[in-house]
Amino acid sequence: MLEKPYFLIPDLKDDAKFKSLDSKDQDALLSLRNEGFCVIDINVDDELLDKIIEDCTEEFEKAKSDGSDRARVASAHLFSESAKSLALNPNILKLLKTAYGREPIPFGTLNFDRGTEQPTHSDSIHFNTYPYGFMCGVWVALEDIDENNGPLHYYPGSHKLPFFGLDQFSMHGSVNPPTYEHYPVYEKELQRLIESLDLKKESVTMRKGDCLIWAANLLHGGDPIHDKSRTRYSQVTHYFFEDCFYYTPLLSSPFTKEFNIRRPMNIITGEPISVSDQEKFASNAGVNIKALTNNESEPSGKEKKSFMQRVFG
Ligand SMILES: O=C(O)CCC(=O)C(=O)O
Ligand SMILES: [Fe+2]
Repeated sequence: MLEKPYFLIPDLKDDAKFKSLDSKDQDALLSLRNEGFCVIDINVDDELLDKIIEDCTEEFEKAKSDGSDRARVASAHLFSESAKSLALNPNILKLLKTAYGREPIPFGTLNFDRGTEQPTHSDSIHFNTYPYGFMCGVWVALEDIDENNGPLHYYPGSHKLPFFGLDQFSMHGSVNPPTYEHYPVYEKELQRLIESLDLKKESVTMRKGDCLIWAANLLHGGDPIHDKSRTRYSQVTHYFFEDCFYYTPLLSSPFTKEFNIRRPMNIITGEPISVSDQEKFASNAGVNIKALTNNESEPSGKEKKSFMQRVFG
């Protein structure tokens, strides 16, 4: 099995499998390789997108009952067949399988009613894998998005940078108790790095139904909302790929060999990755599972809530 995503193999253009793809798929893989993201046509009806918004309305309202001006609903696929069907869209799954060379595992959905204004980050800080890079985000616009309602931004090519975990900024993850105390430092350090490397930001205008896929380590976030009266409905589905060791760097310290292991729920099967598979993947990764903190616990509800508000507004 490939130890890196297929779109990153050396001499991709000369590979027989790549040559056999149609030109749209080839373009998508080259864009992922060179820019760290691609935009694909997933051919969904507006009715499905509208139904997702409708299904989430009550949850959005509940989430805002504390006075917040925006809402983020996690795991809408559990109560909305439409959100689930977007996460399992066959065009997305097919492209991901081709791009990564492994079966995709959709494991989480997030629905937003407004721009997140989320500071720039790499999703690898939340969801990392060994072998490295087997994770991606798939972002679908549920309405038209422009520079005024808080579009997504990214730094093209930044997926080629090394992954910056907490160790690289001289911090250990908060293993025990698991907390998010270092995340603000991570955001600040990353911003300084972006400035010192003079990376160029792009913000993306999208039409309802457009779908953007970003590679795990692409630096991205949400732009400021200039028009506060406007919504920005969107759904993000996060995917892992089969046969990896999955962990949360923010709550891990590879330096001290302590990992906060994830057991992602596969939305396709409705089942979590089994413990024995997780052990197998860890052993494939050369990690002795006995030495790990198999810590499925999360920071306390209160802390998690304030963290999520900080991250997603
Ligand atoms: O929608 C956004 O503004 C950013 C979302 C994001 O970064 C994520 O879901 O990983
Ligand atoms: Fe993200």
